[in-house]
Amino acid sequence: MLEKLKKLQKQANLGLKSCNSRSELNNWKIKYLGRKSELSLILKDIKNLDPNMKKEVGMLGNKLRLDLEGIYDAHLEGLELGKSDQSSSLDYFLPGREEKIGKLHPVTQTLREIKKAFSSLGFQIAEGPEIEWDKYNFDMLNIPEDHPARDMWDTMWIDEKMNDNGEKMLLRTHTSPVQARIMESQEPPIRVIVPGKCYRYEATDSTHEWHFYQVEGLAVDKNLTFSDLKGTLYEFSKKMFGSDTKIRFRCDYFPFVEPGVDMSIFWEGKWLEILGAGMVHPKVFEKAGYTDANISGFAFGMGPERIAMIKHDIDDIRLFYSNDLRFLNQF
Ligand code: FA5
Repeated sequence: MLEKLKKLQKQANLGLKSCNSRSELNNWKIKYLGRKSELSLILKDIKNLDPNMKKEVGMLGNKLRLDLEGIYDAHLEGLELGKSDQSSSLDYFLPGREEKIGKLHPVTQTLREIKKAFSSLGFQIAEGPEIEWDKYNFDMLNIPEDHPARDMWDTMWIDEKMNDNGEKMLLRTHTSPVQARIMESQEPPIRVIVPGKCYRYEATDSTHEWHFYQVEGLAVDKNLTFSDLKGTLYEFSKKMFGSDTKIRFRCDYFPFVEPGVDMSIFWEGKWLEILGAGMVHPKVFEKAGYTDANISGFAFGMGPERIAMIKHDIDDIRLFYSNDLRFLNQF
């Protein structure tokens, strides 16, 4: 009996495929679901079966009836939809498209981790414009026009956008101009990080993109010292890379800090540089209009792509922005 039901199921499924009109479908229904159909007769006869078989045949028979009713309804709906265009090549019975669930880009994931780490250290999060005035990107950061330090940031200038004073606009080369904007509009104490995109007119290679993110950091308060800078960045590194992370500071030059350093972390046997930092230069405070002699501060600027590369062992920064799903789906 069970075999009979299985055979019936196969026949019914096969028969349904060739039903292209309502009348054919109706005949199918009578044949497989009608009162005198083989299935109905089997179900009616269940009471005469021996008790062992009763349960099994009953379950399978009733399930088959429900299945057949279901595919009948679906087929009928398909015919209704297609009736205005009988020659339509649409197949209403194709399985639906699988829904693809999106993922966060690995750099976005890293940015979120950085933000979380600094938020837990009491830093606020701010943003600034990507198209910036020369004044904020350079002048306010103690890099006047014709200063050789401008060569450190190969700049993409925006020719058209000049105001009446002849000031120039550019695509910001770093997030440091937001330091100047924040100090211009706020009084200390300040503890802020600034994530955002930067642009540089430079050739790309495995560690350099022409557009990339930075996360700027700025803390200004009474009597902040270099120890505060070191302590903050050490705590951050432990949160990002694990509690036994080693960090190293070396002297570096940035016109807007004094002293200036770069910081590396020790990762899989190598020192890898992730950021530039230093104590805010007195000239920067002066330009921002801070006159209190007890005010001091530290600043830093890090590259989230470089951090993501270290964390996920990625050897080419260009992979992040080449839109290759085989790469992106790994994160
Ligand atoms: C700066 O841009 C400074 N504004 C950082 C700073 C801020 C110093 C505050 C002191 C105080 P630098 O050019 O080294 O510095 O860039 C900082 C970080 O951005 C680098 O360590 C690196 O992680 C990342 N970075 C720089 N250039 C690129 C690039 N072309 N592609 C990807 N990441 C980059």
